[in-house]
Amino acid sequence: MPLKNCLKEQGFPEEGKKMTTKIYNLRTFLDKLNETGQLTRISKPVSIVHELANVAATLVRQGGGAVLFEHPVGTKETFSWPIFTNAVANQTSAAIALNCATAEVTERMGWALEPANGIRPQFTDEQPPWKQNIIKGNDIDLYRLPIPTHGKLDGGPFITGGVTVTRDPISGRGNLSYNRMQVLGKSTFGFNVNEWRHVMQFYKVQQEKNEPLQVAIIIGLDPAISIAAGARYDDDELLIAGAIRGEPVKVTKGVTVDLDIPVEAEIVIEGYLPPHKRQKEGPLAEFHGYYGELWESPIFEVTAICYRDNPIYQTIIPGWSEHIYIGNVLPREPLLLRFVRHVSKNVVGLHIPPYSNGFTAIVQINKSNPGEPKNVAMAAFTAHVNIAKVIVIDSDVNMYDPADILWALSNRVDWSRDIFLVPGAQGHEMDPTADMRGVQTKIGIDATYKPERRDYGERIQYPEVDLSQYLNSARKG
Ligand SMILES: Cc1cc2nc3c(=O)[nH]c(=O)nc-3n(C[C@H](O)[C@H](O)[C@H](O)COP(=O)(O)O)c2cc1C
Ligand SMILES: [Mn+2]
Repeated sequence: MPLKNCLKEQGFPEEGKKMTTKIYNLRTFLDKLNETGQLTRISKPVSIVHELANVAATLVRQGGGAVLFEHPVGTKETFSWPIFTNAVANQTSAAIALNCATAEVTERMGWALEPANGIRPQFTDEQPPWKQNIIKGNDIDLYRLPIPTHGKLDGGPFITGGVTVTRDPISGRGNLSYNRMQVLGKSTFGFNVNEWRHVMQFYKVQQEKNEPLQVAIIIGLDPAISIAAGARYDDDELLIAGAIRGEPVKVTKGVTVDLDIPVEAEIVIEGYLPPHKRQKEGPLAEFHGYYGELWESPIFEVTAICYRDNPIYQTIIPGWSEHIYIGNVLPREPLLLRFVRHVSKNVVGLHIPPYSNGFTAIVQINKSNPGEPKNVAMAAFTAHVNIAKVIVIDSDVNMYDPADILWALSNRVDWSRDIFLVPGAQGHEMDPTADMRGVQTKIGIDATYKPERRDYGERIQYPEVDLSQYLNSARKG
């Protein structure tokens, strides 16, 4: 499936107007998933300790995705809120979230991430649904929230699908990010934030003044906001969400914090990171597919829990497909595409498959020269430090289908001639194949057809048909 030309030229985001359901919050997204047959509902009671994550992960493994657990089970005290997960866990749901075709996701993200296309959030005084219920002071009890314990070796319940809203204390601009949060007490979370994140930068400015950093966690979101929060961006990531929807995200003030918080959220948890305080949190299933270590992280003291009537809690299964889609696939594909297109106009597609945890890129090309695939692979390495394996395929191979990729590797690669190694290159320090500083060997694989070696002609293709036109529907009785 070749990518089309830049969607901007095709009139994005006007495309959105054709939709029957316009997505602007979690509920309209659920409607849209339902409408397109992409939502699984589970009414059976499911434990929030491991079982829920196991069911959600199995659904993804078997080609499914978005799932609403209608009766999650915690303890007697836990709020009985439904739990939604796998919002953006496969190419189909990513396309629905972004309002484009599956083959257009990379171009669409590229368009939305372009600073010139950003749309600034709009402040409103209107009452957000999430102010319908407010818990403050001694009534705060985080153990009542239906926060799942996901992985077998996770240190306990973690908020993984909440988006952190902060403000740059110097410029005053807003910021979105993901920070896993482990429940450490009735009103305290461990708050994970790596050294090089914007939130860490803001926290350090506040620490210098011996002042706290205010934060709000928003849960139950329009996927445009969830996707935006995973991107590295120099301005407020809400501009990206605005670009995706073609209109400003509405924001309003917090109950106990001076932050601009989206009006459309199911749940908002407000509080602050006190300066100079750290506590151990972890481990948690990490993006690279293993469990991480314990971290000495800042703590998050909660000052208010706010939620709309009958809210829907949302989670992201850590170390699984949605985590990778939001953190590694969607924000990086446009960057890689720009680099590979710079060296070859014959590139027709690019994908960072979620099952390779963001370390592998697949580039699709209609090559005009036998050396071109290797140049393209080199360009993909240089685009992002995490990319350590690049597979270049022809356009008759489906880049979204792992079996088809393996077919190309098995049938189109001579392993002494068609690969090249780059030893001692810089990768991500958490790449399981790299040393502690991220030094590793990168590999480029030309898995394109070489007609000059042997002529096989055309590959067997049985075009896909719409099976619903052929299958007998189940008869009653
Ligand atoms: C599901 C998910 C969980 C994440 N968890 C963390 C985390 O716990 N700590 C962290 O520093 N980064 C985490 N990240 C990565 C950052 O949140 C992400 O890179 C974000 O863009 C950083 O925003 P910033 O550049 O505004 O700081 C996570 C990303 C995703 C998608
Ligand atoms: Mn940021």
